[in-house]
Amino acid sequence: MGKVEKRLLDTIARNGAAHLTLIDPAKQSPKIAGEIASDAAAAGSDGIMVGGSTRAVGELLDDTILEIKKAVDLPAILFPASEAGISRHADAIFFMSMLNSRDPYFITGAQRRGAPLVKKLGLEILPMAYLLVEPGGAAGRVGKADLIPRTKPELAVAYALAAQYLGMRFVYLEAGSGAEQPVPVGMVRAVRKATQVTLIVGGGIKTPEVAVERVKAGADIIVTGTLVEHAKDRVAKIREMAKAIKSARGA
Ligand code: 1GP
Repeated sequence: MGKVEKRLLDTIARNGAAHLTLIDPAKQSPKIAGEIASDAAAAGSDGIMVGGSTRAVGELLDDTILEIKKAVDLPAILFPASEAGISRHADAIFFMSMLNSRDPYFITGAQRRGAPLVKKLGLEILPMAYLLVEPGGAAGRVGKADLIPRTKPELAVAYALAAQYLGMRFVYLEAGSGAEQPVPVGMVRAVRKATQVTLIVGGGIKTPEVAVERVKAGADIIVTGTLVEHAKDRVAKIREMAKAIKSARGA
């Protein structure tokens, strides 16, 4: 197991759960991305995910990660939308497969194209199943997802079990960035009960209460991105989220 994975698992063991801040390089300048990362670190976030959109590539991606690394010593983990979302400057990569895509490109195609470069760069691998749940947002549309209906936790369980049996150590239940409705609590609970994977939940998590319910149901990692987009006091906003996540299991 690599350093980033160990650090994440140690945090989860210590605090019950972890919080990751998603920064999409396409949404602001690298300099501002560095400031967001700095605020996230000050507020108790446990790592920065970098990516999430098809425009998060090339120089913009590299420069964004460099600014993040300059600002914080939190792990910078790639969250690529395609094989173009790889950067030598990251600490690790969610090597992910959208298991419920209808297009093989998102299941093994991009992975096959990206793998040789990932090997060459020596990036730490975090093998992850990326499961799109209704409403799914842009990620669901771009990835041509056969969305998991909100009323079908057993389908999420089946995919998550398949992921575990395929050797993936992380499963990400994703409702889509800015989703009106986050992943249902019952679905999180069902996947938790059936699998031993490190369970990530994200998409539309806007309040500490919503995050806490999902941690109590078994989420190990909560991802937020949009949360800080229009926040007046970014540190305060992330701090109340990170604090709630880390005290949820003890509560
Ligand atoms: C998107 O789940 C993440 O991949 C974050 O979603 O922007 O809604 O926090 P939000």
